[in-house]
Amino acid sequence: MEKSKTIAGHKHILYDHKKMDIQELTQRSLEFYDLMDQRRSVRTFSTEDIPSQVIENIIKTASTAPSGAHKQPWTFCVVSNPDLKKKIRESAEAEEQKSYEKRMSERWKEDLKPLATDANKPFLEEAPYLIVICKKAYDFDQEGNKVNNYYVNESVGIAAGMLITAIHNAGLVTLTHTPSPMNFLTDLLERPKHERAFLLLPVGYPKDPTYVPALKRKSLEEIAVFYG
Ligand code: IYR
Repeated sequence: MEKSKTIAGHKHILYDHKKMDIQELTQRSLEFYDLMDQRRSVRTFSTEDIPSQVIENIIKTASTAPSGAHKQPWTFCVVSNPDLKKKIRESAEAEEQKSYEKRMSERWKEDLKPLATDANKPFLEEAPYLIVICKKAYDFDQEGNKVNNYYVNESVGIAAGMLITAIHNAGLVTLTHTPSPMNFLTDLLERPKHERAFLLLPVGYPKDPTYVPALKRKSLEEIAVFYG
């Protein structure tokens, strides 16, 4: 078998796939489900530091996500500087204050009651790391020419999901925080104007003890339809 070949003028390499037997396939799928079913969004963080190597590994994992035309339209901004975290917290809380007071409907606030959220966001200072995922509406090549990106929301959304999975797999916790609007993040992080903040994830250990809402996930029957 050739290790590589040219298809339509571009190099393709042999895909390295190790087929497992049915038992191993089934067991691995179940074990991974059990692991991921333990994941919860956590809002109270320990200030204990975590190795920067772990942060680098989880970001590299997220960046293995598929993306439209393989454009990888994302930037992961990693914030551990206490002054910058403080500024992010102050701006996020100012926006959240306005949201809770004016922007969010009564029904929305009613829907959020089981989560016990409010405009205070101490986790933005307490968590040792904040990862702000930015999406790139477009990009520039080496020569500075504008390059198109495709399916940017889908691509960055998948990468975000993989980041959350990697964080949980590493034994850490996170929260998908979306203070809205998020323009203040693009400004504080001095991102270029073709980048927009997509999600803010505090990453660390949970505070001891941490309580999470007693939520139930939908059953398979409620979320899937099988056309056998
Ligand atoms: N962004 C606000 C409100 C909020 C909205 C939803 I939808 C949530 O699932 C949780 C919170 C906040 O972070 O408090």
